[in-house]
Amino acid sequence: MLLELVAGAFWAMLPAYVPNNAAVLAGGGAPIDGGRTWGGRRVLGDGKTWRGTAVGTLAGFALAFACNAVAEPVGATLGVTLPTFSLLGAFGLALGAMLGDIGASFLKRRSGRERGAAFPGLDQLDFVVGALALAAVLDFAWFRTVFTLPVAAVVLVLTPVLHVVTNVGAYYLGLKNEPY
Ligand code: CTP
Ligand code: MG
Ligand code: K
Repeated sequence: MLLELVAGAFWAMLPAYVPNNAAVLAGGGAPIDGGRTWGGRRVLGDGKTWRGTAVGTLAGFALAFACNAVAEPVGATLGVTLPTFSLLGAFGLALGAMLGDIGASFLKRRSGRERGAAFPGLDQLDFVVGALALAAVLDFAWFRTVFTLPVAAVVLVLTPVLHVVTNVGAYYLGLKNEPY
């Protein structure tokens, strides 16, 4: 029961977890804000690029269909039922995760934080809020069957923990400049 809840929540969020990490690997190239400033600060900064956003979104979207293909055998192995993704739900989770992260950079720049500065709380949940919101907007019929209240609660607790662990890992592997 608890395994079903936690495994299902983690599984349902995979298309939202992967985009940020894929963007770190793919980042570089032209920044989305084109170098523009607002109030003396960059609108978004050099850390939000077109390439990172596109690759991140595609990676999350593609992963959703890989998950759909193996949901049954993986679920059977664990002895749980894992959710599958609709087309729009998958797209909403992946793009929404990127947009949430971009929105957070916008807020960071407005509050005077330079690129790479930490914003505890926001850093760990920006992409979750973006992913859930866009998935709900694009395919609410699917969204409400997967993200029930208990699942959503587990997601909100589990995600910050996973985010901290993966980012510290990426930092020590030399993939990321800061451990957050
Ligand atoms: N990245 C990207 N495009 C995105 C998100 C991330 O290219 N939409 C890449 C960038 O190379 C970025 C790295 O992934 O530097 C790490 O992402 P993140 O920590 O979100 O960016 P920061 O550089 O820390 O910048 P910010 O302060 O704006 O979050
Ligand atoms: Mg960062
Ligand atoms: K971030």
